This record gives sequence, structure tokens and C-alpha cells, in this order.
Amino acid sequence: MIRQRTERTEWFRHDRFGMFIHWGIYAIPARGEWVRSFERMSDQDYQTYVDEFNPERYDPKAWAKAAKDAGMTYTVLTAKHHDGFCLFDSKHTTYKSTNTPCGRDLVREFLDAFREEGLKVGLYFSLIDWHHPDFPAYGDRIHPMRDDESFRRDPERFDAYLDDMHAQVRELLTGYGKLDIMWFDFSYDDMRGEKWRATELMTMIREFQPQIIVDNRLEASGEEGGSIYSRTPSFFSGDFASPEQIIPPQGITDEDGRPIPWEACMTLNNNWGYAANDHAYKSAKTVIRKLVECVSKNGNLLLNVGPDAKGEIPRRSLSVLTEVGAWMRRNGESIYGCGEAGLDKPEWGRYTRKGDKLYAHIFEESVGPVNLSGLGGQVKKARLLEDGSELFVSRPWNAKLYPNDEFFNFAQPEHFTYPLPDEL
Ligand code: JFZ
Repeated sequence: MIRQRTERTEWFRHDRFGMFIHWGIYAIPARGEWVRSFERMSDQDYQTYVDEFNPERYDPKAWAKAAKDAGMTYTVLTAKHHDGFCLFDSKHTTYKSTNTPCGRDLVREFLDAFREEGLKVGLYFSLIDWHHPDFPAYGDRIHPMRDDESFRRDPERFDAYLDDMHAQVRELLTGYGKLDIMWFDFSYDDMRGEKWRATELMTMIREFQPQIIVDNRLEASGEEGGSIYSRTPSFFSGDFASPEQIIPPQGITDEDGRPIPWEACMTLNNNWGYAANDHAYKSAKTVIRKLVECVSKNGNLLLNVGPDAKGEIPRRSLSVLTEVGAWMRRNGESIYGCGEAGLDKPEWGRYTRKGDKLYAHIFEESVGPVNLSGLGGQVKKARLLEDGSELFVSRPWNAKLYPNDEFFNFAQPEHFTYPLPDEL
């Protein structure tokens, strides 16, 4: 099982940087994708937005271009989020984009556009469905109007929900060409694993799309026994771990210390879905450093955008992506195909590594030479990645003051300025 996971995730562990897209009806109220739950909206309240959903400026080719220009090589779109609204023409519900003024199968257009740009494509699919009449409530966080524990214990009704949920996944797996990622979300409390009929679901997935990779959210993250973190993952434990809004301090390994493929997902501001008043954007510098941090720990970054109700990625998001892309064009070699260096984190930044090439990401400008601690005698040559210029590797003039140190240095030629990448 682990060997197959390693094979299936080869491209994923190479590519390192993807675009997450949270988009749906919730872009209209523009207060994030949990708005219906947080604001205690009834199905009827929410229907107002469904009835007017018409993203006239939806141009997935522009999204694909933005992703590619940012240096991203894969993408994941919310085909259906917790509100249950499908961005595709599902035969198992009327709650879908083709039944709104929009009238388009948004998922199909998305897949065509991103594939055309040469990007790998994935779909997010919510295990939770606030609209389906047979889906039980999840405390009062999901839908207080249906917060009814007895309902939750009605297995037949829940089975009817699962039939529909599986049928929709089947539609996506069979009607939309080759998919590279299936991103389920999420499990909680006892709502996990076989509660979703996960073995059956996973069997179907592997039957129709043997090469697809699946996240680990068919089970609650951190569950003991059978999880992706354990020595013996379940059949439905998935191919990669999905830490959210956090970069695991030590990367992710199993009980035996073997690396587990992982992908941190991260918002650009503080919301996944479009939130008109959320201006708390991360800078390009922060995004680049977080990407480097992920790669330095053998992980990926799935960076989110939340397009607006008209179908456009917010301008602030685009400008960050553009800046990240400019850096990636010059320094992408230190990201793609790279991973952990097997060295302690240096004082001034982070290392990534590909084979015998070590990439030093200098976050903090040094005074004098940059210390490559522990690499004494091993560095053959050093180049600035951005422009290919030579960097001197030598012991600093005062190395004799540190007789026990094994460090080597990027020496600064005495009368020249040492050029640091300006984004870092
Ligand atoms: C989930 C969604 O609820 C959210 O809207 C977004 O799509 C995000 C990517 O995923 O958020 C979660 C899922 C799981 C946990 C927390 C937030 N969890 O297990 O703690």
C-alpha cells in the first residue's frame, strides 16, 4: 500500500506548489464559505443567493493562466462545498450551477481550461452536505435548524445520503476525464471512515481512476489506529496528509520515521471563500517563505484563492500571485523536485535540496559571510540562483577564532556588494 502511495504521489512530491480554489454560492454574501452555518441561515434564506447565481465573468482560462504564471503546477477546485451546491451538472441533485441563471457546468470548463495550460487537476468534494435532506447535523456549527441527535442515529436515512454522495463522486470520476486529485473534506467525531462507507468509496475511486491521489480526510486527522500517520494505514487513509493553516514543525513522518507525503493548505487572507471585507493579505514574501518552508520539510503548499460572485480572482490575490511567479521563474529550481536537505535549519533561513545540489534560502541578511555550518570541505562551488553569478566559498578571515567550527562560507569579496534576492 505504501509503495503504491509512493508511486502515485511521485508527480505531487515533485511539483510542490498548487492553487486551491474555494468558489460557490457563498461568494455572493461574501462572508466566507461557512456563512450559511455561522449566520444560521435557513435553506430558504440561502436560496436567495442560489436564484441569482450568475458569474458572468467566469473565465477559467484566466484562472489557469494566473496559476501557471505563479509557478503553480496543479489545482484543486471546490466541486461541492459544505453548502451542498454543485458547480457541476449532477444528475443526483437539482442544487447545481446548471439550474441557476449561470446555466454552466463550471467544473467541466474549469478542468478543460487548466488541462489546456498543462496543469494537473483536482476536485474538492465535501463529505458534509447542509442541503441534503438526509444529512445529519453536526452540532450547531453546521446547521442549528437540523441539530437533532436522533436524526443523526437514523442509519437508513443516512444511507440514503451516502448513496447520493457516492453517486456524485462517481459522476465526477467517470464523466470528466482523468483527475489527478480527489480532495475530500472532512471527518469529525464519529463521522469518519466507514461512516462514509469509505472502503466502498475508495474501491470505486481506485477502479475508475487508479492513478488519482486522495487526501486523508475520509478519516479524522490525527486518529490513532489505521490513519495515514500509522504503520498500517487503512485502505481509505489516502495518499497525502493535509495540514490546514499550519506547517508541521518537523514535516510529517510515520511511526517508523518514514516520510508521509503532505500538503499544507493555506489562505491568502483569512478566508477560504470570497470575503469582501477581509483585507488581511499575506505578502508575496511571506508566501514564498512558507513555500520554501514546506519544501524544506518535504511538503507541498496548496495556496488558496476565493474568486468573487462574478467569477474573478480578487485583484489583491492576483498581485501576490504575480510577485510569487516572478520569484518562481528565477528560483523555481530550488522548489520543484526538491525536498529536505538533511541538515539542521540554518540560522539565516532554510535549505532545500535536490540530489547533490543544496539551495540556501537566505531570509536574513548576514553581516559578512553566510555560515554553512557543518558543511566544511563539502561545497565544491556556489552560485547565486537568481543570475548564476559566482559566490566565493572560503573560510572567513577570522575562522581561526572558531577552531572547532567546521563551517564554510559564502565569502563576500571585500569591496563588492553581496547581492541578495530582493524578495527574500
Ligand atoms: C475545512 C472546511 O470546513 C473549510 O471550509 C475549508 O474548505 C477547509 C480547507 O477545510 O475546514 C476544516 C476541516 C477540518 C478541520 C478544520 C477545518 N479540522 O479537522 O480541524
